[in-house]
Amino acid sequence: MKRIATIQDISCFGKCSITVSLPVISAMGVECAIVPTTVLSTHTAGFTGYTVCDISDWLLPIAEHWRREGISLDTLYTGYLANETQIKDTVKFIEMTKNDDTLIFVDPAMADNGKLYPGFPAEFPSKMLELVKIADVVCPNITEACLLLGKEFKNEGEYDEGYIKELVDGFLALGIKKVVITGVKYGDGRHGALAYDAECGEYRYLYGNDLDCYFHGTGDIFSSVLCGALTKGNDVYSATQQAVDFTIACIAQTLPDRENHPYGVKFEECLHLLTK
Ligand code: PXL
Repeated sequence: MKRIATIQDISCFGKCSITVSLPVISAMGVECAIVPTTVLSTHTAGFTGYTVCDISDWLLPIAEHWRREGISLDTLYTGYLANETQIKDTVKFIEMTKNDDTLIFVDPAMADNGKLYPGFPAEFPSKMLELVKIADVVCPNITEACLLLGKEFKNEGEYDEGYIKELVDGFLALGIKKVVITGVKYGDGRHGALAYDAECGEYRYLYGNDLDCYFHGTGDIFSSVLCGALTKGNDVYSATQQAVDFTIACIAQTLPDRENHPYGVKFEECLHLLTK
């Protein structure tokens, strides 16, 4: 059985980060160890007055203990991190717990729709870049890619294929071998991602139907499936298609009930799609 350790926050309510990654990765038949960095009463999108408890003092003691126990990880998967110190400690955590074969999977979850998530200072992407640089795989959305690479953000309808390829190339120039840019739409009824694997040297779009709506936490669902599928040995193109298909299935499941479910998607009712 393959084993992933995921380093990100616990948002107690709201269905994102660890409360999504753990069930999704488990449903895929991959063991998922968790390393919580912050506990928040809710996620930060659409809620106000949430409580935040930084528990990242535990990070390095956990890494030391795991190292003493000889715990080996096929994949280290990072997601939302709340501040610069957490990023630095996550880099150290990875250095302390990885072995020669461990896949370093970084989802630089920090922004969407042209904007950083609430609470992040403008210089946060430059801090996240230090973690991105040690990744084998990155899966930013277009906003995150622009902020990390210092490129101009363009909305749907304003960009073309050349622009999205340039974003991929920016990460390749940093030495990252597998790059997936998420949330790509060209207004033709499809919604998906552009994937590139340096070993294969091919840019490939993987698409599903564009349901033309926004739900929070779908980025974490996407990256969890992508990470699980890569850890199971799928190539990046097949893993990206699985992530696109599952994310769209979760959105389709939620749309008819979106008034009651505005804060996240009903992924629970779709998990059976992953257990096949
Ligand atoms: O889905 C990314 C995410 C994770 N964790 C927290 C968040 C967000 C996005 O806003 O607020 C706490």
